[in-house]
Amino acid sequence: MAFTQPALPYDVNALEPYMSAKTFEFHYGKHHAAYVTNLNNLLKDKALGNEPLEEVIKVSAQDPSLAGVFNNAAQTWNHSFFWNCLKPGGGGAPTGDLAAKISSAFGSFEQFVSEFKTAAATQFGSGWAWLVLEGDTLKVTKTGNAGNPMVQGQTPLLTLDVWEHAYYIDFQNRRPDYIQTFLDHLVNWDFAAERLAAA
Ligand code: MN3
Repeated sequence: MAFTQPALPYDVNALEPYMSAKTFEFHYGKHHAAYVTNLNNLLKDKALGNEPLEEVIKVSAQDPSLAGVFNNAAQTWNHSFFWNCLKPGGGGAPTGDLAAKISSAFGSFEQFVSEFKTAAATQFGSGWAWLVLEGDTLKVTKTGNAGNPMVQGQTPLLTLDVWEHAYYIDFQNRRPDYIQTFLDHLVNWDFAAERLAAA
């Protein structure tokens, strides 16, 4: 069973001017697609290739000889997840249970924003910033390269890709502007709320 790249949940130009069709042409069409292709090549005729993607990530994370599998499996998952963390007309603050849980965990939504921006801005080199559920509480965390909080037993609710390939076309080296644009105009709180409700 080969792994497949899910279709984007919106048109490639749906997030303009905040994230361009050109970015999707490369980020979705080249980078994400390559992780899926590489993963399928690495797992060709391997029993592990018949497992769900989440299981491939957890198994390969424990085995240094499967580092290539882990990198491509986690990057396949992380990007499919990330596209859902964006939406046209997104941004702003969440509502309902998620808003209450954020206030409870961080003190206020503004404090969450501050911690998330710090995590995204200070991830040195390539990686991801996350809002995760750990036990019954929310946390902000960051991972390097292909890292995924599932490996630590946390449930991802939201992520932001901070690899340079995620923002260089639209923002060049200005990662802080990309992070702020994500929070103001792109973040899909509905998706994070669905993830929380399903956890
Ligand atoms: Mn990426």
